[in-house]
Amino acid sequence: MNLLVAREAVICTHGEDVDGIISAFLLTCHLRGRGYKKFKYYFISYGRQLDCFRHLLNNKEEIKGKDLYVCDLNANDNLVLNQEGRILQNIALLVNKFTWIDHHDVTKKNAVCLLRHKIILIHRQNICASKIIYEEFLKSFNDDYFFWLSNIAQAQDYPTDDHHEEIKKIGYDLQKIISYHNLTPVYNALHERLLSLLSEANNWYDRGSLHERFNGVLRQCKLKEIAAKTMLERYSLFKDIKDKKFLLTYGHPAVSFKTVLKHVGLKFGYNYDALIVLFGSPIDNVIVCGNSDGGFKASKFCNFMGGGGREQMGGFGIGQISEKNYPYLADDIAEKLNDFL
Ligand SMILES: [Mn+2]
Repeated sequence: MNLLVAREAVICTHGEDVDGIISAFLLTCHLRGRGYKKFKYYFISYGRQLDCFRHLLNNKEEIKGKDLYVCDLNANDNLVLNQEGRILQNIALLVNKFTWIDHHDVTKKNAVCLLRHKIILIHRQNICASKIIYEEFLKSFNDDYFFWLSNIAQAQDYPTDDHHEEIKKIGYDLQKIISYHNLTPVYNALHERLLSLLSEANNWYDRGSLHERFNGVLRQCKLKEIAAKTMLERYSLFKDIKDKKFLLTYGHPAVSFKTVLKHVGLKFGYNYDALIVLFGSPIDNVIVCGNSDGGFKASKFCNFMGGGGREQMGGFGIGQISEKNYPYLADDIAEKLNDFL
């Protein structure tokens, strides 16, 4: 390829968490250094992966001849094996280069299919997407900031006791901002702003905490979190289906799944085979998390519902979710569980 021609990259990343945002930022830094001038971003929730790739296929000019990168999203069975026009295969035929960077098990499982479509797969186990990008592309620069960012993402996806408290705290705070941004109708624009803020540490970080420019947002996050917890207590409901026990609840879109898991555990315990959280608009995503004993295969059920995920955790979409239609949707899901089991 002629290096004098401005190269364009389309980056699809996980828009809901720290690893998704940081990996998109680190990848952008790497590609800028390689002469890429234009970037287009898609920040995607697990439940909307299929929708996003459908959109790309229906808007061919957005990807034609460009280099497409996917970060921190799993290549689940619905995407890879779907028969409605073989989405990934058709996208691969349109783009100049298609690279998939991910750490989820299911992506590894579908590696052969990706390679068959000439998709370049960069996959590692137990290393988050940001860390993979750092190690593959940025390590030789010896840049403390890039390294630090990749550690923040790693501490969120694979927390261990070795991670410093400060690294964990900054990740949690960043997660709050991301979850808050998830709420707005200008979802993409705010996530892009977050990427540009990451370009310099002192834009967003100040001695162990988020920069004071985020104080207002953090205060509002706190208020939304209190409201969200009240809703969790109001809507949580155990359902026995066949020989399994499920806890279904409504997730306020301003809080992360981790917050829901923790709070519901505190109030109702962990005596269930799977926790199912219906996140309201504009997230509109159902997250299913199976218990560690593995009695209920969460990702298989998510596949059954048209979504995806890794072994014990996954997501799927079921249209718009609100406090109002939650009880009906919860009943629908219970019926689907009955069919699935
Ligand atoms: Mn990740």
